[in-house]
Amino acid sequence: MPLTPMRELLDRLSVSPVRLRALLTSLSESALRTAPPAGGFAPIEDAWHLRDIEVEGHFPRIRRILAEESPVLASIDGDRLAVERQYQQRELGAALDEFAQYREASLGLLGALAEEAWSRRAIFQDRSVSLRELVVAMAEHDESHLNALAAESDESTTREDSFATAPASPGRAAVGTAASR
Ligand code: NI
Repeated sequence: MPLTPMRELLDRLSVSPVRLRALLTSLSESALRTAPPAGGFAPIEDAWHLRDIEVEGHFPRIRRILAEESPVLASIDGDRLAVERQYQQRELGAALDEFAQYREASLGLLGALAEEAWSRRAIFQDRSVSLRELVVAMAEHDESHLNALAAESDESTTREDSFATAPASPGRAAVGTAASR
């Protein structure tokens, strides 16, 4: 695996809660709770998934890998949690706030590390991994969810535009123009 500069990696991790909030706060209640046609999480489920993985996965894993010699880290079944904890029924605000809060705590641990600490190791999913590898996977996991949400919101905007007909009022003129292109 090529070495990603740590500063760049930490910047990527710090952007995720901001990006999640920006993607989700403008959605209607029904859009928030509708799964994409191809399957997978509804946006509200992505939010709670990212929150729970941060609080119960990433943050304690980082703390343990720094405190213990080669700890065995538990993995989390995100799909099972989404059903058991009824993410669909939950409020958005707490997920966004707590994801941001715990991500900041994770970054607090990572931001202060000496270079050699990034080579500390743990056992995760039956193999030996370094802290560096875990943190790269953490950024990639964020981005896989955020990119899917961004793609979904582009598609639903396009769908709405394609249904736009004659402007209902002067304020709708811009939508009508865009749809006729
Ligand atoms: Ni996930």
